[in-house]
Amino acid sequence: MTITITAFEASPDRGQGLARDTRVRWALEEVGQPYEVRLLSFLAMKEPAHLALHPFGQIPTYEEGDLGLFETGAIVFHIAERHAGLLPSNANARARAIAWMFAAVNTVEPPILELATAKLVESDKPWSEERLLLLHERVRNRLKQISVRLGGADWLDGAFSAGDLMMVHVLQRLKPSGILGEFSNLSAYVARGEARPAYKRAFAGQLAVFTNKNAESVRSAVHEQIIRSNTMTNSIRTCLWFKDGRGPEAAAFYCALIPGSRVERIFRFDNGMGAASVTDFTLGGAPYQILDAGPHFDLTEAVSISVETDDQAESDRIWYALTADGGKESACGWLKDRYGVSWQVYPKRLTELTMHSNEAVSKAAMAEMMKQKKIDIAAIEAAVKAVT
Ligand code: GTB
Repeated sequence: MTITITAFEASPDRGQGLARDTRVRWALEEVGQPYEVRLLSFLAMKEPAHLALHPFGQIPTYEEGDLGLFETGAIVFHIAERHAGLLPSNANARARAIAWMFAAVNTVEPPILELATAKLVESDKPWSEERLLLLHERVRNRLKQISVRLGGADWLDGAFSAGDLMMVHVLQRLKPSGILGEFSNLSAYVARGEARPAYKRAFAGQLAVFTNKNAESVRSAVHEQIIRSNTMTNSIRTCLWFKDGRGPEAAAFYCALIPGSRVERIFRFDNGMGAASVTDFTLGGAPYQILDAGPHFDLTEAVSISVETDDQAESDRIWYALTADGGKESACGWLKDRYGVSWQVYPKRLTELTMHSNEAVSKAAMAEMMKQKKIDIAAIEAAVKAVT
């Protein structure tokens, strides 16, 4: 019977093997079972078809004939029960290997996950440093305990088992933190797991998805969002990509600043690297969207929000608000706000003068504007007066 698992179409870890389908792939490779992989976008994971298989709308899942499973602990356990190679045949040794599987997901993974999440979504908070110290310590304590138990052995309890497979994959997520490196026997333990041919095949499988498809599928996720919101609102939206988790905050800030604006909908989801969101909003009557979903793209001056105001006072109000708190003045009425979004802010008189039918007026207005950062319409009027 064909085994089908699900995995991210565009894994946020960019093919580092940290997403949890890797441990299922690894188990299947260890027991020599062929399998197919169905790739899912973040949105497809929340559709009814996938929710019927996975109540939390996550990956991975496992399908085999009539059986549909979710939760990597349960999936790897199922694979290990059905096929030889991942659990010892001696009843007590088998029970102990299963205990290590539970320990990996129940006792070791939660503090590691909390640390990863805190780094990702809380690092801008004033209390972040203090909290990170606490979370590091909590993880360090767990590692100390595993390190003591492992000692100089190759694996946690005799031969390599599903318990080791789960534990190695859980510990791998700590590599960038440097904490794993504090325990030489645990680093060697993880390296031993990674050196197994079955792990290498599993890793290569998930990496191939990233290498072949990543850019394409991230783009299609953005398109999917736009198409869906068009269907719902029958409008076209400009979609800005955010990567720092501040999309909903930015939309609220913009809407409070520009008259005729409102936040219409915030959809929050976990894309595996932490909080992701889609915020639909109307800005001064124009439909916008912020898709805040990870590090794939940077904001650029090539896209800017152009605000033509009634007068200098309104331009100034918006300019000062947008350049405050980390925003940056640029040139000719351009600025970059605290979130990295570029704006053009100028009184409508600037348009009248720079696009004037009298070439002397438009040239003088343009030349004066080029000298300015925030638009000073009085100075531009003066420059125009000098040539007419
Ligand atoms: N307890 C469940 C299990 O073990 O099966 C947890 C499943 C889970 O968290 N799945 C994640 C998911 O589907 C993918 S693996 N998230 C989307 C959602 O919840 O909407 C988690 C993951 C993703 C990416 C990295 N990374 O980039 O480092 C690490 C881990």
